[in-house]
Amino acid sequence: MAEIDMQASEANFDGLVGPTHNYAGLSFGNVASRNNEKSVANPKAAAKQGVRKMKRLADLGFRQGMLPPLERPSVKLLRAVGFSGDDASVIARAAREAPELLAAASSASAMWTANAATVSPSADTADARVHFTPANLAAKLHRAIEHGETRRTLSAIFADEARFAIHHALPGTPALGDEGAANHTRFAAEYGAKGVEVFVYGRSEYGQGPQPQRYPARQTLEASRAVARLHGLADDATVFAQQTPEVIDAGVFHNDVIAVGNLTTLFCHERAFVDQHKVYDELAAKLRAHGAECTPLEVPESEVSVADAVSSYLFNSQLLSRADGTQVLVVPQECRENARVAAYLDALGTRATPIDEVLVFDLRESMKNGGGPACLRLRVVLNEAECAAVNGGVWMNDALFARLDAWIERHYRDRLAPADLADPQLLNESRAALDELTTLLGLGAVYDFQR
Ligand code: SUG
Repeated sequence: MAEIDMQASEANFDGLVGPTHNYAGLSFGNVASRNNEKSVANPKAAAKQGVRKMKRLADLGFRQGMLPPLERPSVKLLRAVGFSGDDASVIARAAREAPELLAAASSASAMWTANAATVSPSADTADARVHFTPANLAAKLHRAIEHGETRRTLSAIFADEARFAIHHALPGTPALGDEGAANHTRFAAEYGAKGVEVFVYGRSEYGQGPQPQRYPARQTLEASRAVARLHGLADDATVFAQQTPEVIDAGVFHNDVIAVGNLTTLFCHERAFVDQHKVYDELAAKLRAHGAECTPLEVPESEVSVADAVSSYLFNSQLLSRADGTQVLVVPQECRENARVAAYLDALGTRATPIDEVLVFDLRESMKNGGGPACLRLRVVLNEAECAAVNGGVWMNDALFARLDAWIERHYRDRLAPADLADPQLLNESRAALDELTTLLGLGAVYDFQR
């Protein structure tokens, strides 16, 4: 049994960009979202950039899945805030009377699946199932409406209740603000071995401690602890670390904008955490108890400033292990366009670091909303039996890529301006696309409009 479990690997489930991808400036505290507010988006290019990333990583031998978009605009949200009539009237009235609510209802933000849920592998949990807690994303209206639908999608893909536990999101209130895997990193000697899970929070609701002054801290310590409890994680296998309030105020709205980890490597900026060395020491001690040595690779402010990290998304990278044990860092092309970050990456090859190769991707459309390579993926460590229990239609391969590419070509607009959200036709287009997608993925009826 234990031997089979050691055969685990990490799968990445990227969010497929939905047909309503646009720039509405909805995320105060996320610098890119604000800077690109009301610019014209290209949903077709966005979806293709995302699908190309999935395909290339699958081609390189990484286990790659995808999660479908949610139904947007959410007529359900618009009805909940008092707009009534048929769907077209609801949208027309919202466009006239509350365009900001229509924008929230129309966001394709579910593409950033690092915020879909927190996931604990079966090797870490008390009941030896893989645990998922969809994030309540309570900090932002456009994201707070994701978790119910996300849970339904996860339940359709990870349907086997003997192997997968899909919890409900925590109550959506400031005390329990939860942003999912963007603030969670798991370390282990091997994917199938017992690991240590690091939960990063921005503030504590009931405890004392520093708080950011300018931008909101989206995740609370209380939420992080609740997720660890739900997942049945042992105290000797969890670390709770606070994000430096000053970096939140500099635009680091999730921990994955300033740190990334994989197996025994932690790659982060020197200003990522409060009491940073205490965090390293606790992680190292807990990992050592499970037979693993942790290697922090810390980037000093003198080489890459926090501002450079926020504009380039250096740390919003994916750190992936190849079968031979070498590690690949997947970065957005903005990293090549920042001279200091580019110099840092070039120097990696000449230094003894755990990063062996850097892969660069064009994810411009998502990046303009503050979503880099790491935001776009949800990591799920699965052993062979669990992997076999996943609904197979969502694994990326040549056939799925070809079908998705043609599907995007058929259904997506190449231009979406803020005023276009008022177009009731967008809802029909979106539903037609998603209806076909569920067939293409073999998912059954996951959307409200299909039920
Ligand atoms: O929640 N942007 C997202 C980006 C999420 C990035 N995810 C991670 N770091 N894991 C957010 O701020 C902007 C939407 C708009 O402004 O139209 C937005 O929601």
